[in-house]
Amino acid sequence: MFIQPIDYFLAAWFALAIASTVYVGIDQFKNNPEPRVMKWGFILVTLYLGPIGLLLYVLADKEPRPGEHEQFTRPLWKQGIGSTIHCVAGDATGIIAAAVITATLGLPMWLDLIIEYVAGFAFGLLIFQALFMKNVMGGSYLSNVRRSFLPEFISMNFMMAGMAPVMTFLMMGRDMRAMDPTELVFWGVMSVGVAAGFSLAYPANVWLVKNGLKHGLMTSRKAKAPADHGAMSMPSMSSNADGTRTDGKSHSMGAASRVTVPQLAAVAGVATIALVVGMIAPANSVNMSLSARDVGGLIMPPGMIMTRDTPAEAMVDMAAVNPNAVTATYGSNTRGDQILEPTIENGVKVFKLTVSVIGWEIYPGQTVDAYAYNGQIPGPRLNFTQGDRVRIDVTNAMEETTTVHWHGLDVPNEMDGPAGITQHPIEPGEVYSYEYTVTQWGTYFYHSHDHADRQQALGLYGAIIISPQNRADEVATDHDYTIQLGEWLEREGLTYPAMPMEGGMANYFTINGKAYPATETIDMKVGETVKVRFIGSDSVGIHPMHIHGGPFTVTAVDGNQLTPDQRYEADTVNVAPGQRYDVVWTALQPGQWLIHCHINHHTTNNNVEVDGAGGLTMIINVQP
Ligand SMILES: [Cu+2]
Repeated sequence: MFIQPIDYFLAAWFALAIASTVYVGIDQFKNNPEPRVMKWGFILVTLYLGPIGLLLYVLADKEPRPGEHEQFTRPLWKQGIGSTIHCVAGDATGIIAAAVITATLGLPMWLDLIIEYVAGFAFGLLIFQALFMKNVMGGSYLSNVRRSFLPEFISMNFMMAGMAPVMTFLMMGRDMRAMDPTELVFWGVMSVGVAAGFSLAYPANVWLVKNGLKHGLMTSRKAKAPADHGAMSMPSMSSNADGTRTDGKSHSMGAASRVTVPQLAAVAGVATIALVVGMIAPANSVNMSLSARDVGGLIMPPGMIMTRDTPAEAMVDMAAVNPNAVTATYGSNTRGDQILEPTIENGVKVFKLTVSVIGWEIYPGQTVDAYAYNGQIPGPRLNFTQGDRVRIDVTNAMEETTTVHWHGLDVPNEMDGPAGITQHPIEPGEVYSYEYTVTQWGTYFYHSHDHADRQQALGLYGAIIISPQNRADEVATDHDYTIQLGEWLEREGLTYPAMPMEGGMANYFTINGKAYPATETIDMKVGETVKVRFIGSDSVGIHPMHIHGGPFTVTAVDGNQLTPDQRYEADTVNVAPGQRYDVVWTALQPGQWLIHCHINHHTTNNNVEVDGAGGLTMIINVQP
């Protein structure tokens, strides 16, 4: 719940709102002489508007000194506020109650709005207006409904005309936690919506009160003598032809009204047009067929294009990792790619992988929320030998399905991993066993093949290094180092899967899960050789990986060994997603030699160089 600054702001705001409401409630019932329905109107609106509701109460309604309420509330602008408060208290309560219910039911946004309108209107008219006002207005319940219908219709239409677009745009904006009633931002949106509705309904209410079609503020005093039935005064604000006001004391609004039919029709017409525009216009830019169940709780990356035809699946795919799903957090000194030791069962090497959501520090001070095998990024190293029979038991401890694909390996089709194509995805809590015989050797890797654009980008990949049956087949070197590339999109404390599309571009880049300066250093001596195995375990970009200090020899491509006459010299290889290059580099001179990507932005951390570089940079430290 508390994952963004807005959450803390709203917590403080609602604390103020509750304090304001308590004050208004106590003051209304202890000190303020007005009908019970208005007391409750101000209490509810203060709950929705917080300190603004308190301000309206103090400026327009609270009796300043004993006996002055009648005089104090007389100005038309205060009467208009009283009338709007009364409308908003009823309508907004109906709207908000309906919003909670429709969100819980998972109805599409367009249907939400219609139900909210009907509920708001019904609650406002049938309960707050006709029922609660019966004592004030006299007459039967039905006659009250009839008499209040048109003024309530006008006021409600303006109210919803303001509230509907605010709700639609804010609930279905970047932070769609706003669709979830268990989140503070939902209530924040309701408050902003009520404020917008109030602002739009206020002028109409002033007009309605001025023309005697609605009540404004009233004074209701307790009887002093037991025989007295009490007194109620209710200024009906009507203007004389010369512009001076007279304050009549009438309980019959019909008699006070001097509005013509064309005037009333024009106001009601405009109110209805405003309502229709407010309800329908957002559909031009927001997909109103989505429901809280589809996308509620998602937070979208800044810059993602979300239009009226963006489906829920696209939003789910690109949304931030839910920080509440993180089960453990690891510092920048924790390394991924740790060798996973198998157990042997009937001659089968058994490896166990568990998929979960973790916090992973990519360099000091910068943590991403990630998906991980066995709490590591990259996932643990699987060392096979050509000819092995292996089984990998994959436990899914995430809240979404997953699978594992063995990239480049010759395996039975049902062991290959594509979700929905060769296997049912592994459901949350389930275990799936992949078993096959290893026939190849070289540099391979594994990765998620269920929503791979999201899951692999968030860290679900790891190296498979397969030794040949005949060790002599391998190019021998003094050192062996595997480089797995990763890309990250982290903003405002939230991590999104990096993707080559609007709003998805990466701003952090990692070698074996770490960005320079947290990447490892390879220690060598002059004359020694290192085999660097580049793995394109990322899923966005092609990375031209370059080594300083002289050329290297490319000895294998995608796990396939090049024959001596196929091998070639280079100093840069373009490592595309999915590709592997084994290169052999010889330390010719002492010093600090870089391995880095040559897309220079990829050697920054969010466009910043830290200790001289960043991202896809690491050092080979060569001693004389
Ligand atoms: Cu690059």
